Amino acid sequence: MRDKIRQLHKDIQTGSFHALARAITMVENDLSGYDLLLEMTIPSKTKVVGITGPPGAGKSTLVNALLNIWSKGGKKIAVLAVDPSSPFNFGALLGDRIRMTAFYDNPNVYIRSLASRGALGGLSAKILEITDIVKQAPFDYLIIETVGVGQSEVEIAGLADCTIVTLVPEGGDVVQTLKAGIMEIADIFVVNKADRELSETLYRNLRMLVHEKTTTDIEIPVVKVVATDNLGVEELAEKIDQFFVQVHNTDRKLQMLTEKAWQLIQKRQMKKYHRQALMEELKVQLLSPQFNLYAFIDDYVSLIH
Ligand SMILES: Nc1nc2c(ncn2[C@@H]2O[C@H](COP(=O)(O)OP(=O)(O)O)[C@@H](O)[C@H]2O)c(=O)[nH]1
Ligand SMILES: [Mg+2]
Repeated sequence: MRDKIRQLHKDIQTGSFHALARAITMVENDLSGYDLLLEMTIPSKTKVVGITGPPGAGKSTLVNALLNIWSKGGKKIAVLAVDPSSPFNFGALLGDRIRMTAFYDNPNVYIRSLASRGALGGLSAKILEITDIVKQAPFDYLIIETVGVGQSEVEIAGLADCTIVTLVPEGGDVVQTLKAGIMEIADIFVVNKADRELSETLYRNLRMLVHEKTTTDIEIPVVKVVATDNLGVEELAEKIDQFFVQVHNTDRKLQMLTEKAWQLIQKRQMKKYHRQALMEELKVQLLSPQFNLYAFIDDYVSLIH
């Protein structure tokens, strides 16, 4: 087993998409050997770029535009598109798939859609692991598209080295969004759909807020983009590269790594529990007139150990 996994790791490192796809499937489905593979992973130079924002903000369109620029520049790019709302791989992602087919034959571009299946320990533990696997392959960039709803800020931020928050003029109250913690996770803001009315207002308000809130000497860039027309995307690509040159924030890195470790520990801890078994046990215990949930949990946890 170990030799086979070592070979798989080597094949991923030498750029085999086939090996990479197999490894991701292993992690997705908890197939045997995947923990071995994770233990073989080594530090990587791949720049992980997270693109987050509300549904319909144009994240996939933006990914597409970045793929255009980077692949033309000879870069190798992987894309992980995460859709936590859909239990299946089609549906919401169909549009993305059609749009990104242009890259399916490109040997420098690897695209994979991931659907959440309510895995133990949550969606993010799996993505964290898959990200670590993809980073073993010789990609210059790994783009992770996630819907920025229903996940904690740190969860999103911990996923990527550089997080791009995509906002749109019709996306509601920006100040509210920023209060909800988005400000803390954004390394770059994109005002997409800049062809629309009110985008200038959003842009200006955002610039002002960023300016007010910036505590370091580097102000978070705000980039106006029309993703459908590739407008502003060159500038965005530049800002991303600048970010990787400028920012060596070890404090933040450590914070993110701690968050990542925390989530992985959580996942490992929860592995021994099964919701169905828990329900069965509760069903029986509930019959007792003295039933107490806290006492039950104490007993249950010590029993499962
Ligand atoms: N007018 C305009 N429409 C855009 C722009 N970018 C994306 N869209 C459209 O917005 C819709 C949602 O885009 P999509 O990339 O799927 O959003 P996602 O849900 O954030 O991935 C699609 O119909 C896009 O064509 C833009 O810059 N301007
Ligand atoms: Mg999308």
